[in-house]
Amino acid sequence: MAEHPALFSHLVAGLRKTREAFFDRITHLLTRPRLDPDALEELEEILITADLGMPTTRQLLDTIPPSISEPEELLHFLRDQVTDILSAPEQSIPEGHPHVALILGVNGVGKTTTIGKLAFRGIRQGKRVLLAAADTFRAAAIEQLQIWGQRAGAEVVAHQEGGDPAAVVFDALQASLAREMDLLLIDTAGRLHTKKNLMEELKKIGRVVSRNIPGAPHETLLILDATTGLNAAVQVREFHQLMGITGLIVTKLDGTAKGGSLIGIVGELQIPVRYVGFGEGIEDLAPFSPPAFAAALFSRETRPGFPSASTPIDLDTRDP
Ligand SMILES: Nc1nc2c(ncn2[C@@H]2O[C@H](COP(=O)(O)OP(=O)(O)OP(=O)(O)O)[C@@H](O)[C@H]2O)c(=O)[nH]1
Ligand SMILES: [Mg+2]
Repeated sequence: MAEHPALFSHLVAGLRKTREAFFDRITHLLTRPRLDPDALEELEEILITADLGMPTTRQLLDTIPPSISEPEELLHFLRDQVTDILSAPEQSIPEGHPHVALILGVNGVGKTTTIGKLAFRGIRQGKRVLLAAADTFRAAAIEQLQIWGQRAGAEVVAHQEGGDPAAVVFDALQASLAREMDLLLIDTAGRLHTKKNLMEELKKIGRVVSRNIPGAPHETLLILDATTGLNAAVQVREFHQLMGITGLIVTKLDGTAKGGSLIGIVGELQIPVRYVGFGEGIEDLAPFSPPAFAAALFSRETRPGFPSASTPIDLDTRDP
C-alpha cells in the first residue's frame, strides 16, 4: 500500500536514537575480525545496556549457533531472532461493531495523543470513529481530547470534569450503537498501578463496557512510554493482572535510546505490541510489524543486504 514506504522511513527516523545506542554499537563491535569470547561478552553488555533485560539477552546469546563466525552473519541472525521474539505472542483480535478499544496507562504516557492518532487513522480508512472522554479527573483532559477529535474529524462524548467516568463510557457506548460507529476509543485518566481505588475504577469501566456490548472491549490497550525502558514491565504486569491487556502501544520512541526495551518486554511478558508512536504529530503512529521494526533497527542504507529506508516493508494494517 502506498503509505508503507513513507511510514517505514518515518519509523526508521523515529528509531534513530535507539539505533545509535544499540545497533550502531553492535556494528562497531563487528569490526572485529572474529566473534571471539571477548566480542560475545561485549555484545552481552550492549544488549543489557540497551534495556533488553537479562532473560531476553540470555535467550539471544544462547541461541547464537557456533557455526556463525562472520560478524555480518551475526547481525542477520540477531535481526531474525528479534523478529521472532516480537512475533511470538498471539495476535488475534476479535471483530466487533462497534470495535471498542479501552486505552489505559500511567500518567503522561501518551494515551490521549495516541487516541487522536488512532482516530485519524480510522477516519482515513473510512471508519466512523467516536471518542469517549472518560478522563474526567485531570483538569483540561476533556478539552484536550476534544481538540484531538477536531483534528482527526471524530466526534467526542464528554461529561463535566469531575463526573463519573463509567457514566461517560455508558453514554459513549449507547451513542456508538445509536450512531452506528465503527470504532469507539475510550480515553481514561492516567493512574499509577499502585493506586488501588483508581485501579478499581478501571474495573468498573470494564464492567460497563462488557455489559453493554457483548464481546467488548475488543481490545484493552496499555500505553507505554518508551523512555521508561524496561522499568515499564511492572506496569504491564500490574495492569494485565487487573484488566487483561490484549496489546501494547509504545510511544515516544523518537525521544529515547531505550527502544530496545520493547524487545525485552515482549520477550518476557508475551503481550503483542499493536502500534508504535514516534512523534507528537497526528501521523506519527505506525501499526507494529515485527519484521519492519527489526528492519528499522538494523537498517543501514549503505550496507548491502539490509533493507534501506526506502525498501517497502509491509507494515501491518489491521484495525483499529
Ligand atoms: N515525542 C513524542 N511525544 C509524545 C508522543 N506521544 C505523546 N507525546 C507527548 O507526551 C505528552 C503527554 O501526552 P498525553 O497524550 O497527554 O498523555 P496522557 O497519557 O494522555 O496523559 P494523562 O492523561 O495526563 O495521563 C504530550 O506532550 C504529548 O505530545 C510520541 O510518540 N513522541
Ligand atoms: Mg490523557
